[in-house]
Amino acid sequence: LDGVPEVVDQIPLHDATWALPPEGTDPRVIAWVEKMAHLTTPDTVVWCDGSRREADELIRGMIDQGTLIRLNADHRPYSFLARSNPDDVARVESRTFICSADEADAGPTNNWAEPAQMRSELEDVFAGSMAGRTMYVVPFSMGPLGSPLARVGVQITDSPYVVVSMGIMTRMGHEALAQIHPDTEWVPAMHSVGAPLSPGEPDVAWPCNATKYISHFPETREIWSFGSGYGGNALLGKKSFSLRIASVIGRDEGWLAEHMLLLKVTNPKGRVFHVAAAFPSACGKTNFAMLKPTIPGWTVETIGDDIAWLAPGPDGKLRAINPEAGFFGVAPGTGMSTNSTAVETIWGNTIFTNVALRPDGDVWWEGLTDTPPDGLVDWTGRHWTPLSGVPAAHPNSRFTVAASQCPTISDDWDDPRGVVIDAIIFGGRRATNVPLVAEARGWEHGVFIGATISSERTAAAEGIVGELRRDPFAMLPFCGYNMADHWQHWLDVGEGLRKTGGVPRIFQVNWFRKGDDGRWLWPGFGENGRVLAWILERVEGTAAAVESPVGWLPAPGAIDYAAAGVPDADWAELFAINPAAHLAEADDAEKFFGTFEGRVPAAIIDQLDELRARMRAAQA
Ligand code: GTP
Ligand code: SPV
Ligand code: MN
Repeated sequence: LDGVPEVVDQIPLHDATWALPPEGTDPRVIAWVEKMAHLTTPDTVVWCDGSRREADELIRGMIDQGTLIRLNADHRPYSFLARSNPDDVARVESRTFICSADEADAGPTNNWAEPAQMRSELEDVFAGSMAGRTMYVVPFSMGPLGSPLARVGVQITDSPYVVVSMGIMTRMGHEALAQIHPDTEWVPAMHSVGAPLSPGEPDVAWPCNATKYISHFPETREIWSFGSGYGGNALLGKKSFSLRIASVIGRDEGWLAEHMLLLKVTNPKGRVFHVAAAFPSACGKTNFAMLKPTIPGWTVETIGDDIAWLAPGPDGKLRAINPEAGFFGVAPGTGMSTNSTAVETIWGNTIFTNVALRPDGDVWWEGLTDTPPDGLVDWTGRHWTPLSGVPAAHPNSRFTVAASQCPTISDDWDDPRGVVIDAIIFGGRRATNVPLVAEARGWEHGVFIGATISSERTAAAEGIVGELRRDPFAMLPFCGYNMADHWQHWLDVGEGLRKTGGVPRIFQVNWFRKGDDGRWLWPGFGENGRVLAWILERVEGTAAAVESPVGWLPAPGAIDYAAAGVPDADWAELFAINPAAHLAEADDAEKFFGTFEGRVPAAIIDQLDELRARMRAAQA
């Protein structure tokens, strides 16, 4: 796979008009596609143009194949249900690899694989892997076409589900391909479901392979994904490119690729703010990005729900874009009382994966309505009743929909210059210890908070749901290089912004604290707007705060929690600090830092020492 690509003259092409690369295509792209076709031996090669007609043809083909079920257009126009293979429902972190030349550059939080060894394994599994299938060439731009902050890639895939999903999630097609000139850096992203067909062999609805590889080569900026058709494993513009590869490009070039939502807030006086927030997978980014605040006078608009690229701008401020063009959102828990904006976004033109099917041809999932409708078919295709004892929709079932369909999409969501960031928020899913909200004491303390996020596991990846794990910057599965170097990079970016007067304030939030009886102490969702308002009043300099060992907390009276229906006792518990528990967490953080073999920045170790000193003083 290294070296000069040999030109292949014998690709069997069924439809030459589709198979020819568009005029003006960069010869490096053509050479790579030919090489990959030679390796994987597809029946046909198709260069995708990103048109509606093309998507419609693919969708019709998938309906014939049983991959997609057309939903009742009276309820959900031009929308479809996909049921995946039951073993292909989430990201596979154990099979996700960072293949840096030096193992230490991947760091202890990534699975490292030796690049030459990985290349030879990949060559084996990809050899002939597209036999009997069509190879699609999918050019895409992450970020507005032509934006100085945007980057281009080309994904090859043998999955029409992936092509159509990439068409929703990215700026995909001819215009993206036209961005690639002889000197453009572009990311080749190779994908196969790994299910070749022998002549005459019937296909299945969701082809995949029990053996999976989600491999990244940070130095050569390449992605190789094999065996899965599921979102984060297969839509390679998303986590593989926009986080794992982009984080490395950002490290090298002085910017940040983060697992963050982006939103715009207008306060009652009409002042506009922009906020970036990092929460781990399935911990509330989509919901927060689409927030309808219950607090009067405040408006929230949506810019992005999963990924942000942040770069110091020509004005010395931190500017951010959402590199994506769609939402791949968690379905369960999405309902009119929690996230009505999402419900309104997915009125039509939406692909649902692994949700339940109603007898009237519409979809359903836990939390869409309080009670399930009769006659549901669950995500595995079986008849379901509340007595079935399992959820009707898979806990990681998702909707895929264009961002432009979101009724609260902000007018500056695709501004090629990005938006100026006023505040950065880190959050996690913590039943104990972490307060509802705290303001960091400064940039270094904020970076420390990001570095020490821990969160209870969710269904977004394989593993035991509920288990507490460290998830620094909500980037544990997504940082393409040594996590400790990522913290240093954040310190460096902050240092640069300090010089130009563009350092945003940093906050920590936790919507998920529970009482001893196991119920949520905070109602969350729309009420989170009260917390957001306090955060932006801090930025503006108008909200009062009191010092605490974990940072600045809202002063009494600064947040009207009674209006959110929260009793005084619960409010107190949301901010209760147990120094012994924090000291135990500090010991755990020290252990975690110890796994980085001396690469943790001194400023971060200092923050840990200072936290301990403050907790000991609080204990005394
Ligand atoms: P990824 O797409 O996996 O990165 O997830 P995400 O961070 O966008 O999470 P999302 O907003 O989809 O929320 C995941 C789950 O958390 C859903 O079931 C939500 O209903 C639930 N959730 C979101 N916000 C809140 C909140 O404020 N309180 C509570 N209790 N649950 C919430
Ligand atoms: C996440 O797991 O953080 C997601 C879904 O946003 S996936 O695209 O699978 O990564
Ligand atoms: Mn995510």
